[in-house]
Amino acid sequence: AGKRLRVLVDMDGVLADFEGGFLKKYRARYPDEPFITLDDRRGFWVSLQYGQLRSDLSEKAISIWESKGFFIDLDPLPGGVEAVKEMARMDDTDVFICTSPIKHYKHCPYEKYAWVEKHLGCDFLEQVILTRDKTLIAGDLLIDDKPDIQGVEPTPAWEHILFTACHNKHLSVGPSQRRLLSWSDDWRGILDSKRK
Ligand code: BVP
Repeated sequence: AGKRLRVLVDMDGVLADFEGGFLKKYRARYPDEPFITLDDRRGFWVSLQYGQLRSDLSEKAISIWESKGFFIDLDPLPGGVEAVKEMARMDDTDVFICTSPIKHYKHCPYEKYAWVEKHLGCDFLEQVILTRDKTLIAGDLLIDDKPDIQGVEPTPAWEHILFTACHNKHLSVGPSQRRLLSWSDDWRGILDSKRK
């Protein structure tokens, strides 16, 4: 009998389809502007790649996720909600949703809580951690689609599992970095590998 396993699960790009939701609303709002297909996405920052396409498109992209309704309308990514619910039911396992809100705070933090309530239930609101610095949060695992997770703590407690997304699938990561290809991949095996 060991201690409990603590799993931190990111929201955008892991549980909620940020990229798909962005592209759909961007194309609806700016039908005559160029866009980047999900297949052509490279790099974590959508705004950066749109700015490289044409400099004024960066602020157009930002206007999409700063709009009311953007975060609450995101569709769940396949299998994510089910996986997190199953994790939460496992013995000796604590699951937290660890997500960074945007600094335009009018809608995003509220809608992130509303999304969790809608898709995971109000009991799950207890598990939400909003932070701009995930290195401060202690856990055994952090499942996140952002390749470089940095902050003020140089040696975070967690092992980062890179969740595959359109923007990171071509990245060659170091031999020490483990990936979760999707929620159909062996997330249970990754959790078991950390149990003592
Ligand atoms: O809430 C998301 C959207 C925002 O950053 C947050 C990432 O949170 P985590 O997934 O790390 O928890 N975001 C912002 C920009 C540009 C801002 Br300027 C972006 O291009 N992509 C992006 O996800």
